[in-house]
Amino acid sequence: MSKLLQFPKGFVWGTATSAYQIEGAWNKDGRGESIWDRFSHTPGRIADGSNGDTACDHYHRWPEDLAIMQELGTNAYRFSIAWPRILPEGRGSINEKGLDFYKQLVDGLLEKGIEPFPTLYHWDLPLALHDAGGWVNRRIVDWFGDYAEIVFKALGDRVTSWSTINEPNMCTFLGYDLGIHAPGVRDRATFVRTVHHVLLAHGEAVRRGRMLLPKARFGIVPAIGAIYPATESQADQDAAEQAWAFTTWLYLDPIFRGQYPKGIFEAFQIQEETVGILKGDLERINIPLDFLGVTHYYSDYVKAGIEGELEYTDESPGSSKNALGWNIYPDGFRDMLLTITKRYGRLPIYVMENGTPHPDEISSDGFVHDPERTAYLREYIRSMQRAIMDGVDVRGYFIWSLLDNFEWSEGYRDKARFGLVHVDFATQKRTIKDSGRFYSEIIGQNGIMD
Ligand code: IFM
Repeated sequence: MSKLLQFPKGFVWGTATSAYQIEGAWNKDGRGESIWDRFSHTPGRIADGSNGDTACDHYHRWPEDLAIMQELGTNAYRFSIAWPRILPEGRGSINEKGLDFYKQLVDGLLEKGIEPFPTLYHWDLPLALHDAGGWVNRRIVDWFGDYAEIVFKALGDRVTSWSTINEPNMCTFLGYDLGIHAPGVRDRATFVRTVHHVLLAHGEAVRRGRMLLPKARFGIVPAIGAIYPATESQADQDAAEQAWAFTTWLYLDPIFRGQYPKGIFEAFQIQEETVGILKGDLERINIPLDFLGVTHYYSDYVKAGIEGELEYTDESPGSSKNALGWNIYPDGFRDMLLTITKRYGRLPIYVMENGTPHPDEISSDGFVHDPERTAYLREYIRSMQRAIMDGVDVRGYFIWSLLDNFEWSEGYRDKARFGLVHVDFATQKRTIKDSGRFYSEIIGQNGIMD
């Protein structure tokens, strides 16, 4: 007989978005340009040639979007603040209209009993700062700290839970090593430098936040997938451990242990001196946090190549893949949460993103039937519940995403629709999908049927 798998009392159930992916209004009310404006306006960078100029027009339609959150029954909302809306040049004069937008949004959320979980940086670096060196220039640590302080002062009376940086591992790796995200740089040494500066900027924002808002809670949000060796061989096990180090320990060891993983720079074949680590940096990065946010989508198998190099296999630990070709393996979610807890201790964790893309359409009956997403969510949420039963301190869960939106280098391709709510990008009409209704049931019973 099936039974309800219950979540802890007070569990946070939310949805997530980010500024560039939904707001639009890219040049309204004094907003400055970001690296994503330049990148998406450059021909050949985005698969469907689109950009975030209008996106979901959330900048104008936020009251409707808040009403949808309320209809879904969510009690939290994760969004990001666009740095170039607040500081069009990245530093210097403040654009009050930008701050007003987020003040209204936060007030609207609170009126509806939905807790705001803002992220300070979800990849939209002000272009002027990029032109001054951006994440490669160590001065960004202060630029980011100053920006954070402005936001803390404006919203700190109504916001308790702050995330500094979304997926520091993705924005550095995809933007500076692979070059498929803004700003499109491909250079290993530059990439590692940006990692160090992103981590320092995170530490600086938390330091300033603690001074200004002693009652607030601070965290960071890396993307973490489970990684397994393709076989039991020692070489494959070593390859899997190296993949964990490259994708995850590189970021979390400095934060939670105050040191980079041993041998990581040699493994990257770069001289440690080029990273620019100064005395005291690791203490700044190692500032205590109140929670760890994680985003989780898929898991991978890794093996040692012929020369011992790390290779991701085509085979997946799960039995299927989603529309973007990502492995679906719900058990990996629990394994990842347990692995993190084992390595860094039992710390409060928020799952800040989880979800799956699918080419959803409006059916002839006017509804959006997305059984694939519902099945994915059912299995992943069950897996998270098992992790909690196994002792992981998960406090909340946010689905990526509230709305179908601009999926970075994929643009608005149908196969990259992640929303619980379908968006017709021509008319901006929103339609709650079946998976959205399914999520409401889970929230309503604070649990999921086994
Ligand atoms: O859309 C992104 C989001 O911006 C960061 N995490 C992964 C999502 C899906 O790719």
